[in-house]
Amino acid sequence: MTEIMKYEVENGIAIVTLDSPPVNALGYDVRRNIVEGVEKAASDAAADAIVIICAGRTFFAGADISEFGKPMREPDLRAVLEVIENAPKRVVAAIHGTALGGGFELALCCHHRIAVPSAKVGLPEVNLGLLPGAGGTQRLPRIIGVPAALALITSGRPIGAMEALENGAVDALASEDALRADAIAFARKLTDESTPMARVRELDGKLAEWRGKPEVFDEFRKKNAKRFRGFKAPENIIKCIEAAVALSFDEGMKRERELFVELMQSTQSAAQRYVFFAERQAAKVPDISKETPMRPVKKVGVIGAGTMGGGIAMNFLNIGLPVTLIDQTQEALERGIGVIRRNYENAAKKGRMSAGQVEACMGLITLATDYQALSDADLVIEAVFESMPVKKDVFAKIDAIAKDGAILATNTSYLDIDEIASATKRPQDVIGIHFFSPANIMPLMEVVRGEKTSLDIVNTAMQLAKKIRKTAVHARVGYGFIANRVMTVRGKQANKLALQGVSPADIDRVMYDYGFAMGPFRMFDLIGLDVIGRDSKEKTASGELVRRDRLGQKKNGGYYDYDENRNATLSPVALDVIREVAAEKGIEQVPADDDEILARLLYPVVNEGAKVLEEGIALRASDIDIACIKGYNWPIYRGGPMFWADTVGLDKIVSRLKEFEERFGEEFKPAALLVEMAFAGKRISEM
Ligand code: T1G
Repeated sequence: MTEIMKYEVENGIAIVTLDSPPVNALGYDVRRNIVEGVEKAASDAAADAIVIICAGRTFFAGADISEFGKPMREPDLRAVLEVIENAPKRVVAAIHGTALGGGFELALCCHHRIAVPSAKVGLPEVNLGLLPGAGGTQRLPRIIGVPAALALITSGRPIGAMEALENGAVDALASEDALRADAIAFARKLTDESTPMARVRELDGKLAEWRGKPEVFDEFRKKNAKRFRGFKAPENIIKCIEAAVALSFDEGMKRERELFVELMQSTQSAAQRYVFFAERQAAKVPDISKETPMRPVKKVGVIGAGTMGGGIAMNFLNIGLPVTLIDQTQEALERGIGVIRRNYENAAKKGRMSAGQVEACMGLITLATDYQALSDADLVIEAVFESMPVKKDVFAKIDAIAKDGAILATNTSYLDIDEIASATKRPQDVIGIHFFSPANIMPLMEVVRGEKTSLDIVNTAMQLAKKIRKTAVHARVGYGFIANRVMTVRGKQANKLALQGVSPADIDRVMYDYGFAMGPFRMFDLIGLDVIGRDSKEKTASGELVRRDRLGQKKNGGYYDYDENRNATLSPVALDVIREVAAEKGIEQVPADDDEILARLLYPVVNEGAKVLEEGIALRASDIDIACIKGYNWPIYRGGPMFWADTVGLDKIVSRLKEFEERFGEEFKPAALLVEMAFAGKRISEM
């Protein structure tokens, strides 16, 4: 018995209970105690069998990620699993919560597995740029077969206990509130009936059927090429499962080890492990604690039934909150609700929700043109036209109608929250809740705190993000807040490079090869050149293309021409327009190779991130990374602009920015913080 392990014997069954909050991660102490408990039970004559169970919220949720990158202290996980698998008495894993990664691998080394119906099991290592490094790639296919194992391990998706029972990953279900008792009874029954102690490593049937059929792997690679593009871990996982089919168990384990170590040492995995913790860090706001009050949000009002307003409304409908949708005309409301219904019906077509759920969500919407309908809303979010006078007018109206204590939120992308708040008598109740288009899909939600915003409102918004399954990033007021501010720089530099004669197709290719789903010019065409160019005062290529009625993908093409399958080819018209605008502006034509294109686009993004930090708009550098990953799909295996900057080397970035400053002007001047961190040899992502 230690502070994290309890040893008991009941009805001739040894129960080894581990208790290491918050998630019983398989850190050194937990590993050491598991071995101690199992070895004690193995030699205990009073124990016929062994149950391994966890206290707290979950069975082991995996290896302790915070230990990665440090010397692994013995016993390492594989040694622990060997003790379990080679135990002289049968070992039963009693699973609740989320048995993930090494936790599920430990369960697979037990001779039997019992789980409560609400439990989930899975091998999510791929989300950390890794693969199951304790035999998961060798044992799981032996139970569920090759195709299912390929899909499950490369997706990192957890499966519920029922699905696990069906595919054999779990042997029995316990009743939800009697896992311990049911596990003991299960172990007793197996022992009394002398049920064979199945060691998963000895199973072969599910592998044998795929021997001599290598096509199953290549077909899987081809089918998932788009999804896996740029990532190293999925390919290594596939190789492990190929080894499971082709080699003996021990040789397969050796191959798994090689491929695991290769990933563990990769920058990609370091980036994805960083993102795992960064995402959790983003939820923490220094002056908000568990004691900070919150305001109840039971009824929501959304002003503006356009694309953003409709998407925003869906987030609350999805969690069963009634939404009053406001717009100026009934026709605008009908159009808006039509878009919402279409989105839900598309989700239903893809099997993501039932027809009943669609109707349930739609049934929660109230349409109104009169703001009076907002008088009982706990939260009002405006998503009207991005203009300060319009926003201030809307807030003055809300202020006159909304009940005391209501949260008055703006979805503005760029504008000053404090100025908007000044249009009300209650600036302490005003906050920015900034969604990213499409608002019902993009996971980022910037919570923008104004000078006067009260703490309970900030806390309510941060907690609300979790409820609507968004990733909240706290921001202070500043043009474009965090994600838009730093990523707009990339778009601006792309335009400048194009005017200097670099092909938009080359610029897009470099960004695509870096890992973005598409480059800036394809993005401009997708958003619509009439939209992105709307506020620009000066003459731009986008503006000229709009004047030629080339609005992008939606109408006549833009920088690219599109065929009926949306295949894009760079438009000669666009090239002519770019040349004309460049000539008119007297812009010198300057070639740039791929390396320079990458530096010209992304080093200024890093520089802008450093300024966002200097100005105190972001709480920490990793919040900037999370904002870019969750708001702009920055490739996760790069870690985001700030983490990536550290992998490039700040000194290299600073010297290139200085070179660009010489050649192209002041806008490339390195931020003081960047220079300081480079000089000190520190990592900016740790700021
Ligand atoms: N290691 C260390 N800390 C962890 C952890 C882990 N595996 N999982 C969670 N935490 C911390 C987390 O940082 C947070 O800390 C707190 O626990 C609550 O987490 C050899 C190599 C289990 C579904 O990838 O998916 O096994 O912020 O806020 O939303 O093959 O945590 O409170 O200080 O996320 O209820 C594989 C990762 C590891 C699972 C719970 N396992 N964890 O979600 O709480 S690699 C994983 C999760 C591996 C082997 C390989 C989730 C959760 P703090 P939380 P949650």
